[in-house]
Amino acid sequence: MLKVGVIGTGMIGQDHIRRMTTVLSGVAVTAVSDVDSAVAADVGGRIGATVHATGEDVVADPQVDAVLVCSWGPTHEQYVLAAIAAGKPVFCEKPLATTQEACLRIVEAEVAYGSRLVQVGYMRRFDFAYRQLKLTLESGEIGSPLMMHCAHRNASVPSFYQKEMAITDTAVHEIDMARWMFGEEIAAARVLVPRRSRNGGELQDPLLLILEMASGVIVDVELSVNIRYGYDIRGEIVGEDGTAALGSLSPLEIRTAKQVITPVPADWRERFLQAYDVELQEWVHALALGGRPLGPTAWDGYAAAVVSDAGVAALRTGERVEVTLVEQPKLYSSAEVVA
Ligand code: NAD
Ligand code: ISE
Repeated sequence: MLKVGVIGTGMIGQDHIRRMTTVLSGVAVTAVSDVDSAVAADVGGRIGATVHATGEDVVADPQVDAVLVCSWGPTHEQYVLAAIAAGKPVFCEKPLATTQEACLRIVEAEVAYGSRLVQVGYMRRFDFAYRQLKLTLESGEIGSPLMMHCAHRNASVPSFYQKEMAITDTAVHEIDMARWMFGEEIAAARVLVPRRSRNGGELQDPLLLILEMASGVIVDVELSVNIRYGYDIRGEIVGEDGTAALGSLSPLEIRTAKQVITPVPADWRERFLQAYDVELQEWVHALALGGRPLGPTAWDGYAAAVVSDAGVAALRTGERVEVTLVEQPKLYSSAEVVA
């Protein structure tokens, strides 16, 4: 039984605790912490976990074999570095850290440790539809890829959400997905700014992010974070001999009053419910079998952060911004990275 300590018991922290305590096998949540001590006490009390004052206490707890970081992005680095220093596997929700420099410090700490400890929460790699899309692409059925059209639509976002977060917090999922889908790095980013939606108030919403893959494939991403009607994630690859796209929004179709209705998920918890289950179950299995995670790496977290920074620079300047990565350490070129 893998004993997991959770740092950050907000929305996704609670959702991951629910799945680890009621859905997944081979895992138990033994400790929690949150800067909001009342939330931590409530969540920890409900599952009988030790409630610690700090995330560092969670990492140091002998009843914790592995750590799940679900706190706000700017706090990720300190907890991931603490876990690496303790030699404990750490699953960190996206983004790995909020600056490329912080991500690089994590990469360097893991390389110095000498084997993989870090997995980043890019759950689309575990989503059934995205996995089918990638298998179809790799089968050659639609020929060589030329373009991918994506849409990332949130019903609404919290009041603290800034326009840059459309890149750093939202599009970062497509940034990781594109690197994984096409098996190559992103070379440059551009951002187009359409007319502003009245639903977003002062926020510049929507945005159109354009990613140039190293091979010349172009990925366009519509980012609409106040679309109101629900949570809608789209992706269609255009190949030389055909196209392939993520399928219907819902497994349910309602026919009534002369209409066919396909329900739209309310948010990311509903749309990616099974992807999160698979993501964490595979993490638990990988640690049980080999002691190392096999999913998105600290390098993937770093690469996504560099592209995200390029996207923010493109948004601010209106220019095309090239992406430059440091040399990839050997630790991450291993065939062991499967997801
Ligand atoms: P949230 O605000 O609901 O929860 C974050 C929690 O972290 C809060 O309870 C807050 O008190 C706590 N916290 C803040 N600073 C802390 C610190 N220093 N130590 C301990 N706890 C601290 O936010 P959320 O929506 O749950 O997002 C949390 C993280 O998960 C973010 O990095 C976000 O980007 C990521 N996320 C990922 C997905 C996904 O689809 N993979 C979806 C949502 C959120
Ligand atoms: C949130 O943090 C997520 O990761 C969701 O998947 C994404 O859709 C949303 O825009 C982010 O704010």
